[in-house]
Order: sequence, then structure tokens, then C-alpha cells
Amino acid sequence: TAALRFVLGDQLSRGLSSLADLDPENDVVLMVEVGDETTYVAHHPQKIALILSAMRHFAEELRDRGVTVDYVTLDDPDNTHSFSGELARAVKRHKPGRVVATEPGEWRVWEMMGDWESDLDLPVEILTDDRFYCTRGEFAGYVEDNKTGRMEYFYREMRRRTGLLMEGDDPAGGAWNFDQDNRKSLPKGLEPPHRMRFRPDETTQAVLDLVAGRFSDHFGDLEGFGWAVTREEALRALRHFINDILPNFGDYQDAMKTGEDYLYHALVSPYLNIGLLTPDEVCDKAEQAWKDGAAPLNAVEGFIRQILGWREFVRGIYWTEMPGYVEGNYLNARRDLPAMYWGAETDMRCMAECIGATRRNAYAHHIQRLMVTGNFALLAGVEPRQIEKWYLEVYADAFDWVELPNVHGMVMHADGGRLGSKPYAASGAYINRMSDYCKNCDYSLKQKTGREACPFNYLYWNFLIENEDKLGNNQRMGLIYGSLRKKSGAERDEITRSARAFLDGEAWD
Ligand code: FAD
Ligand code: DLZ
Ligand code: SF4
Repeated sequence: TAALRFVLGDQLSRGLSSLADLDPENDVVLMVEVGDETTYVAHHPQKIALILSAMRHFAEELRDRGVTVDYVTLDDPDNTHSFSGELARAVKRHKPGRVVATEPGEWRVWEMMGDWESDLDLPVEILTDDRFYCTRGEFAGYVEDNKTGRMEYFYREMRRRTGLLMEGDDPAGGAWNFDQDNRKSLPKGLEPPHRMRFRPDETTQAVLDLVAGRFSDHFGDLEGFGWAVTREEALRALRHFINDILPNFGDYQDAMKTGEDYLYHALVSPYLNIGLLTPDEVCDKAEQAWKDGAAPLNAVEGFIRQILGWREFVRGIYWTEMPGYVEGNYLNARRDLPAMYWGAETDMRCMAECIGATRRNAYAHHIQRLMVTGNFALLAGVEPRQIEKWYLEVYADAFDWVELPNVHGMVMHADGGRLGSKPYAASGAYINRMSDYCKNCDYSLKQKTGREACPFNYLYWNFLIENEDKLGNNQRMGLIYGSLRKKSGAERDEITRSARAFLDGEAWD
């Protein structure tokens, strides 16, 4: 019987499971632009533009291949603006025998799908999303067998399973991980290469106009939109990365530099997350570059680990821990997100740089997200829900399944250590080592407390003080709590006073 195949905005892959046995004679593909999705959080305008333009191009591609696509635009006057509402309307239009969909990337939508069969009184088939190396079921099995499963061991398992960077049973180069080579700061005079961006075509321009008209109140610039919106463009961006950038990816993975928004990062997460690229083709091409002698092992291993390891691992955590995951607040963090996250003026150079880049590009690279904006939220004790929402809104690659574990778990330690065994707290010295931000900052890195001091300095110690009951016995933090315990009562008081003045507006003296 004829199938109505519902394809969501982050499922734009030719090989998608719900399109696999499509019958072009009888089946209809449904795609919908709906208000619920464009505003469930106030997404960065570039993120909305990327998704809507990529959806429209994908629909066009399907049509070119002879597929019937029913595409509902955001300005359709009859649009009900929800997935369920639009599916119900389409069922009335097409009277299919069944509905076919691929499981979604988000718990919210997964729950919605659970109601469809009874609401529509039709068979609804929800198929596995096989664009990942590890399915939800496989990860659940892995967790069963490895209760304290950490990313590093999961990653090794995945290396063995896929054979990526393996020499027989052993990891290529004799080690699983070359991160000790991947912490170089940028040498003076090294100019990061110019990045490939894409000029909007007519379809994208129409979307940009739509987005400018409707979402101008969302945080983020739309000008300068340069994301790939088709598979062909995304493949060109990938080739550019593999050939020109990847060789340096490892060395400068943790570096940050004023005015350099991308450095040696891949800029492929939005394409992976909406389906224009698949993780296996990206990893295969990176591995090939190493085999060809075009990129060193520390770069290729580091890159593959992010995708084969971290990306798959956080997705697994999301689906095994939801829906309860989001409710945790292990460190009992309660402060509001400071206005500087939305662009309010700040003298903290590092924060201004990372937030500015985020506003311009709907992108910041990993170390900016983790060690600057993330680290600040952790040290400042921002309420997890507020900082999670921020990350979900401002990045073009942000989808609940990948954003939430990274923010809730990796950054905020709100899951009490399910994702990572200790929080990545760091003082200003770390940021100074990995960037040139501090050189241009009004705050003094050398001063540890007081109005002039780098806030990361006293916030770091204040964080350790505030959370001593929860973290003081953490073995991996033993050394640092050892130094805290050597501080005198007066020193501690000064730290606490500076932190309260900075965070809670108490008097400085
Ligand atoms: P590169 O640095 O070149 O890395 C290559 C690829 O590895 C990325 O494209 C991505 O697919 C994958 N990857 C790397 N790190 C991670 C990770 N920690 N988790 C999952 N995948 C990873 N990534 C998202 O895709 N969406 C998010 O919403 C997101 N939110 C994040 C929030 C915080 C607080 C942190 C610390 C990280 C977050 N990440 C997120 C992970 C990572 O920062 C981005 O994937 C990366 O910056 C994307 O840029 P890139 O393609 O240039 O990545
Ligand atoms: C993020 C997003 C946005 C902004 N708009 C749409 C949309 O109009 N139509 C659509 O199908 N998908 C959109 N998406 C992506 C969905 O939010 C995503 O598919 C779900 O969250 C499931 O992961
Ligand atoms: Fe950031 Fe402190 Fe460096 Fe200023 S001195 S840039 S606030 S780490």
C-alpha cells in the first residue's frame, strides 16, 4: 500500500532508512516547515536558514529523481505549525495506507511520534536511524555490559568494530590516543587558511528573506551566511577540510586566537547533524588521508575520535538517560545566565571573543565552547537549564541529542559524572596558555582577587570552595583540593568576597 514518508529537517540524507524502499509510483514524501520547530527555542537565524534552505534543496533533489514530494512552507496559510498537525493534514490529502518515518534526534519529537498511530488510525513505522555507527539499541547493550562505561573504552570498542585506524588487533601507531601531541599553541606568524564558504543561490536567498522577516528578534547575525546547503556543497567543504586543514587539526585542536573564528576545525558538524554528510564517509576520508601520507596520525586519530568516539557516545548517553537526564542538577547551580551571553558588554576579552564569533557565525569551535563559555557557566554556577537553552539556540549544529550531554554532562557536571568523571574547571592560566585573549584584556591575569583580577581566577577557587562537599573526594581532583586546603582562611574569604561581588553584585570591599 502507498506510504506517506515523513522526512524531518535533520534527516536530509539520500540513504535515510525511511526512504530506502520508496516506491516512486505510489509513495509521497512529506516535508514541513513548522513554527513549533523554528521557535521551540529561539534558534540563531543562520541555523533556521541553514535547515530550511537545506530542506528545500533536498526536496528539489528528490523531485529531480522522480519522487513526489509534498512540501509545506512556513508561510502556507493553512499550516498548523506542528509536525503532528501537518502529518494529519497530509494524511487527509493523500490517504496513504501507512506512514513511514525514521526515529528523530530528539526526545520531544520521539514522544510526539508515539501518539501518531492512534491519532491517525493508521500503521506508523518508525525505523532505526542507521546513519550512526552505533544504534540506540546497540549502545543500550554496551551500557548493560559496561556499567561505568567511559568514552575512551567505548571508542576503542568502536575502533575494533569498524577497523578504523587498526592494524590487526592493534591501534595504528601503537596507541589509541595521541592527545599529548594535540595541545600546541599557535606559533606566531602562522596564518590559518581561508575557509570555503558558499554564496546563497536563489532558494537560499528566499529563505534568508523569510528568516530576516520572521526571526529578527532571535540572537545572531544573518548577514554573511555561508553554510553549504546541499550535499554537493557539503562534500566540497569536506574535501577542502581533508586536503587543506586536517594535517594541522591535531596540533592546534585546543588553540584559540583573536579574530580567527575557525582555525583548523572541520566546520562539518551542521552537515553531519542534518544529514548532508554521514559520519562514516567523513571518517573514511580522514583515514584515507593518513594512509596516503597526506595527514599525520595524531591529526587523523584526534579527528576520528571526535566523530566515532564522542559524537556516538553522547548520542548513546542521551538516549539511554532520557527523559530523566535533563532534570539533574548535581552541583545545585542556581544562578541566572549573565547578560553578556546575549551580547551585553563585558571586559572579559575571552568571553567577548567567543560570544562575538557565535553571534557572527552560529559557530564556535570546541575549545571555545568548553573552556571559555562553558567553563564560565560552570564556575559561575549557572542553572543548567539556562545554559543548555543558550547552547541549543546559538549554534547551527545544535540538536538536543548532542547539545544536551555536552552541556549538561561534559560542561556542567549536572549529571554527577555519568558523562565525564570530573568537571573541566580551569582558571585564567589555562585560557592564557591556549590563546592570545589575555594580552588584550583589561583584567589582570596575575591578580588573583579583587576588582582588577581575571574573574576566572577567583571564580575557579570559589567553585572549588562552593562544591567541596560534592567534589572534594573526587580522586581525579585530589591534587587541586590539596592546594585549596593549603589556603588560609583569609585567602578563602577574599576569594569568596570577589566571587560574590562579581556574580551577585555584592560590594567589592
Ligand atoms: P571539529 O572540532 O573539527 O570536530 C569534528 C567533528 O567531531 C565535529 O563536526 C563533530 O561532529 C564531532 N565532535 C567533536 N566533538 C564532539 C562532541 N563533544 N560531541 C559530539 N560530537 C563532537 N556538537 C554538535 O554537533 N552540536 C552541539 O550542539 C554541540 N554542542 C556543544 C556544546 C558544548 C558545551 C561543547 C563543549 C561541545 C559541543 N559540541 C556540539 C561538540 C563540538 O564542540 C562541535 O561538534 C564542534 O565544535 C563542531 O565544529 P567542527 O565541525 O568544526 O568540529
Ligand atoms: C531545527 C529545525 C527547524 C528550525 N525547523 C524545522 C522545520 O521547519 N521543519 C522540520 O522538519 N525540522 C526543523 N528543524 C529540525 C527539527 O527540529 C528536528 O528534526 C527535530 O528536532 C528532531 O530531531
Ligand atoms: Fe579571559 Fe581572564 Fe584572560 Fe581576560 S585575563 S581574557 S578574563 S582569561
